[in-house]
Amino acid sequence: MLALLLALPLSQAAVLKASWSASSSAPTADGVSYAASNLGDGKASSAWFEGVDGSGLNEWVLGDLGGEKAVTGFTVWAGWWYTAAQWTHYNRPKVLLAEFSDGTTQEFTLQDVYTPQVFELPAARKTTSVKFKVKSDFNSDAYPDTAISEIQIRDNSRPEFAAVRSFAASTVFPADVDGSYEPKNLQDGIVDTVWCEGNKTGDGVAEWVDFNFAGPQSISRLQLRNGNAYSFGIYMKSNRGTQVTLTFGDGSKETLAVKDSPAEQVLTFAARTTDKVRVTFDTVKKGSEYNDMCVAEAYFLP
Ligand SMILES: [Ca+2]
Ligand SMILES: [Ca+2]
Repeated sequence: MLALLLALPLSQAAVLKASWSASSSAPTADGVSYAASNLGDGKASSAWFEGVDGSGLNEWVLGDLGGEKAVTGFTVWAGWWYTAAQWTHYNRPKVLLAEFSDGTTQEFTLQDVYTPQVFELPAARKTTSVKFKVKSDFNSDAYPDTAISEIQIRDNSRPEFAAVRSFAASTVFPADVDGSYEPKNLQDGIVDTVWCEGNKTGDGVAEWVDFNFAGPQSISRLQLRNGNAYSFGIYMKSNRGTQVTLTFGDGSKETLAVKDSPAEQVLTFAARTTDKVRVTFDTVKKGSEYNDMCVAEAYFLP
């Protein structure tokens, strides 16, 4: 059956927690893990590598959902997303055979692209796990090993956060070898993909992001991962916001302190029902290397 490749409205699907195992994994080398757990660690730059000789065809990974779920689709970061340049040096899966816990299967054909690939099942599928077997590859220009950096499996429940129809930002840092810095990176569930402001002369102060919701939403919390949250070392290199002002659809405002930490933080404010929020950064903490402010993840919650 031909799979559909399309963008799924966030309002209709929540990413499930999965615990990952694999038929084989490459051993840790120079302190870098290639274990199956990298498929669900929320980091694009950490990957599972198969651990057999050759290209690893028919090797598989399995996401255990911890109980029966109604799976509606999944998103795959194919290959090793360490950097876009590195990405071409390892095989990327071309055909993945998904197997559900009742033994039925469905084949999915990927594109050879350095973007997350979103697949939707024709109908919700009750299953306790999804196994993805590598049936064919896009060949690397260097090493024969096959990698997958992340897989998100979704069900048909609504996520807790207010669904965003579109983002807008004061400025966006231009895409480079590490990928894009678009504000949509704020809600991809990946802590090392970020929105970074692109003001060449500024440090992030007065830069803003608009969250345009899919209709009026009741919100009272902002859940954040500040900076590039891949690691503390990476986090320290770029500017981080330390205070924000929220401007709601009715023009009212809230000013909130933001912790200088890559850990998840939840900022609370008086509940509002609104169809949009502008988050303006009032103050920043300077990074050690780059004078650009970045944010990894941001969601408005009830
Ligand atoms: Ca990963
Ligand atoms: Ca992100």
